[in-house]
Amino acid sequence: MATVSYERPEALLDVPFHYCPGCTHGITHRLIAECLDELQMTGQTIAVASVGCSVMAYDYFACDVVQAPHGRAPAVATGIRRARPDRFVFTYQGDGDLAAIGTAEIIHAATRGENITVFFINNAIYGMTGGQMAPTTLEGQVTQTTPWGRNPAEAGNPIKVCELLATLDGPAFIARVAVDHANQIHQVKATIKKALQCQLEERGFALVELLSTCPTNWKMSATEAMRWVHEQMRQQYPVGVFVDRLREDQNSGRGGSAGGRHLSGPSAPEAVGLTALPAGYTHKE
Ligand SMILES: Cc1ncc(C[n+]2csc(CCOP(=O)(O)OP(=O)(O)O)c2C)c(N)n1
Ligand code: SF4
Ligand SMILES: [Mg+2]
Repeated sequence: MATVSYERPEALLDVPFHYCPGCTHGITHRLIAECLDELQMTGQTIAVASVGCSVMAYDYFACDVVQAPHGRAPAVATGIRRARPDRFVFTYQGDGDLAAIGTAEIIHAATRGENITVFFINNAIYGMTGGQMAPTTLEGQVTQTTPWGRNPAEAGNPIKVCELLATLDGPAFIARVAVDHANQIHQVKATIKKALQCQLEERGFALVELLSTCPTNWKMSATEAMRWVHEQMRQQYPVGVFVDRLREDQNSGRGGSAGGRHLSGPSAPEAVGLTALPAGYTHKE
């Protein structure tokens, strides 16, 4: 008798993704869906899609999905979560969406310790609109609007969202991972799961930044794009856990029912610190 070892998670609909070959949006969708299933959250979850290539996330997740205007996903998610405290809410936002037009929304949702989960897809570019510079575009990176490479003197410095939000008191969990190799998948999934568990336990705001690919606008092959995330993006955006109030509370013996905004965790940047996630690896073709 055949054994099923790999199948579509229930939280994903049975339709093909429209994403380009080598784009990590599809991998990330699948990992989120697997976590929703494993945590038995699928039937009670409402997602908030943003603009960008993932705008059609509503076609892929088997839960209710609201599409928010550019940058407003955290505000929309706040409204849904407060109106329906019996539901789980996550946003799925690109770097153009979250770190440009949505800067105010993400900072205020984080500082309120809003009980939502945010998946922040940092591919260092505006993918959907043809490859313009994003706030997270790397120094020196060539885009449609920085044809000679991003020059901080003219275009400002890249915004490090995790580091920025980690200075606030509100967030309960903030981490950055890289979707740049098959052997990172378990770590990426574990981090996504922890961010969802945070909401399950009513602990408050959680954000996972995922260093992601856009081979089409980077004008690279899928393999080159993965290598570029590994060799270039990780240099400017180190992976790690920036805030983990769940672990702090476990260590201090505190219980877990309060929202992040109610916890009296450390707020100084040096106190939240950067803990490297385990396991480096050798990048192989
Ligand atoms: C108010 C508003 N301004 C501009 C746009 C055009 N727009 C659509 S997607 C996008 C950029 C999306 O980039 P990102 O969020 O990084 O997502 P990606 O496609 O890279 O995944 C922009 C500027 C819009 N839809 N609404
Ligand atoms: S344009 Fe970039 S981000 Fe959009 S689907 Fe294609 S590879 Fe992915
Ligand atoms: Mg982008």
